[in-house]
Amino acid sequence: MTNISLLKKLKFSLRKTKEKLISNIKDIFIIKDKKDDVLKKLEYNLINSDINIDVVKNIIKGINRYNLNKKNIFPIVKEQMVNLLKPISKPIVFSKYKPFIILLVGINGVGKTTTAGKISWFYKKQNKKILLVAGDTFRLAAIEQLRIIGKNISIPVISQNIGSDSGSLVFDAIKSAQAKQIDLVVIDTAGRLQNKLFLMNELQKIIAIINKLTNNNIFEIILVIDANTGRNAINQVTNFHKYLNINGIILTKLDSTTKGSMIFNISNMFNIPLRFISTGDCIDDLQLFEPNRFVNALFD
Ligand SMILES: Nc1nc2c(ncn2[C@@H]2O[C@H](COP(=O)(O)OP(=O)(O)OP(=O)(O)O)[C@@H](O)[C@H]2O)c(=O)[nH]1
Ligand SMILES: [Mg+2]
Repeated sequence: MTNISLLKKLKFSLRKTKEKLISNIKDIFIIKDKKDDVLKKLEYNLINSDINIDVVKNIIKGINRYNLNKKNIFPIVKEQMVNLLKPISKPIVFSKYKPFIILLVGINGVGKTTTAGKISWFYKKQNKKILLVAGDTFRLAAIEQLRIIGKNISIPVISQNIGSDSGSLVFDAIKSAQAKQIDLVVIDTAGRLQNKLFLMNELQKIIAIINKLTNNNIFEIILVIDANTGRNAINQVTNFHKYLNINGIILTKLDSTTKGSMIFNISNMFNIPLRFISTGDCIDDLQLFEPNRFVNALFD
């Protein structure tokens, strides 16, 4: 997809978030008041748009350095926002070790299984040889769901019977991938609450198995978060990170929320890369997170 069509898609996806943000701050851009009043208004309205106070204070501090006028205020606000998001804009770098592994974790219903399909499709278009693993062995429907996704995009899916041990499934899958010179193994897992220790232990066991089979080579543990989550997202990141040491985040369902601005809060609180954002329910609706594109989509 071209950059223009990615921007177009993202704009459409972010329309609800944008409506809220713009309706809150649009008066700001018609400067009549004194600078201090403009900044106060902007601060108040950004906080009303689901952006945390300390993030907003950062934005205001950045803007305060400039002499504001009707022409420059808009680009300056955008620039501050892009700067805030830059630290978490780091795409996944595959290690030389084959297969590279992506493990998807997160609470129930956030979009792990569909995202497993979208990621696989994303890399298949880059000619990578991929294997999907149905690590959610709790529900038959979950296994079936991934099988169907795999079939639609012609990517093999490794699964076992319902109720079987996800650790041994992952072991078999990686062994098989190593034998077949697979480039990328994408592992789906069952949804779980971040405060249920025994469920976190199960993921830790899977991670230990991966480490052992790959000689502790770097791989990717991604927390999938639903953009509708709001404040609880911070809680999810904190806890999953505590137990699993996640190295990436994917934000889903940006198309169905007014709360897309929460991205600024995540960026501000954690130095964890936002690997991808999901912009809809089709297999193609996954894009690399690009701060400029994101902020442009919010404002243009
Ligand atoms: N609109 C929209 N829907 C999405 C997006 N991502 C996922 N969904 C939908 O969200 C629902 C849940 O997605 P799943 O991928 O099954 O979620 P999950 O995390 O695997 O769920 P569990 O396995 O039950 O924990 C499905 O109906 C998806 O189609 C997105 O970016 N936009
Ligand atoms: Mg699932």
